[in-house]
Amino acid sequence: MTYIAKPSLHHPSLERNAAGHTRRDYEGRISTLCAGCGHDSISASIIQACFEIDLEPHRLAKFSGIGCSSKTPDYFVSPAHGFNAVHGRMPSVLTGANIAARDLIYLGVSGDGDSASIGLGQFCHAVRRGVNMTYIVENNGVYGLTKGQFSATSDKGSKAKKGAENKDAPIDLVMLALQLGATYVGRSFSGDKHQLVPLIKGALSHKGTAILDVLSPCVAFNNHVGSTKSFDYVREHNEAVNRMDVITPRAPIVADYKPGELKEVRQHDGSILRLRKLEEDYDSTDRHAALGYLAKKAAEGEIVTGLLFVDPDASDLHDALGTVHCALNKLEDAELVPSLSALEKINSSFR
Ligand SMILES: Cc1ncc(C[n+]2csc(CCOP(=O)(O)OP(=O)(O)O)c2C)c(N)n1
Ligand code: SF4
Ligand SMILES: [Mg+2]
Repeated sequence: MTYIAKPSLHHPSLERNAAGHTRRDYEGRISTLCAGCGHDSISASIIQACFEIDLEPHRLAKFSGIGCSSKTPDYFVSPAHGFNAVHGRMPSVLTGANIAARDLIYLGVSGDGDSASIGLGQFCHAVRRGVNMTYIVENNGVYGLTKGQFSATSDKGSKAKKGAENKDAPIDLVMLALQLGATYVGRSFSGDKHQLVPLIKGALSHKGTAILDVLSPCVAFNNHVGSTKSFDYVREHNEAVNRMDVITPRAPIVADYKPGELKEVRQHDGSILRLRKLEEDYDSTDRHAALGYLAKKAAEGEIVTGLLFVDPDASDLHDALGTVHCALNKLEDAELVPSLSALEKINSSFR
């Protein structure tokens, strides 16, 4: 992986969060992506979100596949654990790590090619299993790293840089995630930090599968007239269903919205998602309504953004499998070797 190291000197008066860290502690190496690439803005939002939720950097485990997007975990939270997997195989590597060490916070970063083409099966199975993770798709509608071929999320009729038209129907990863049972689903735009930072904070605090589809224009190959993933197109067609704040368990709660405009959703870890409705009839806790709303708005040419669905009482893969409540490397011999009576009990259950 190509990278440029950053100087590690910090100004002593930089603001610190409750964990004693400055924003700089959540940064990574200097990005080698094209200047103006949407993916760098998403990295900046991840850094801001981690700082604001007082995350201990060593508690984060970041995973990715292959692509410009998948290079980005090198550009944030350097002290975190990290694994750069094979193209499209990030979800299964993350799942394995999550099963072995459940006490970390899991963040997968992928691209539309990595997740919707070669890795589509992996994406689907990780979501339907309810792996406890935040999965961010940095969606630019092209294979940026390999010079701009259409990806499976490119809209039908969208134009490539040299004018070729995409003839295939797109895969909408948000609708797919809703159908497959994801318990926190959002869409945003790399250029909208006000919307994206709270969405990432809520996702990192969510127990269960959190999918964020973030439209992230590729300035080198997909930012021209005729593209439906360009900065101009997304700005013109973006429709936010809500605005949200995340109140972490330690932060004081302040009410600054008028009654009737605000819905509070308490998550497992005590964090509160404060959803301010912009659309009168939008309910972020109704999965089926979300699917219908997305389909209707897609037909009208609108790109719906915001927190589209959340199940605050979600369970995860560990609940389904009944795994032990700590990381496997914390288990002592006595817990790993069953006693004779435990073996006898297991054997007798098969008789
Ligand atoms: C098995 C395999 N097949 C193909 C490739 C070539 N390849 C590298 S990145 C990439 C697509 C990346 O697209 P995306 O995930 O959308 O990331 P972006 O660069 O757009 O951020 C492809 C096809 C590869 N590295 N490995
Ligand atoms: S090729 Fe596109 S996706 Fe890759 S770094 Fe450049 S702008 Fe970003
Ligand atoms: Mg891409």
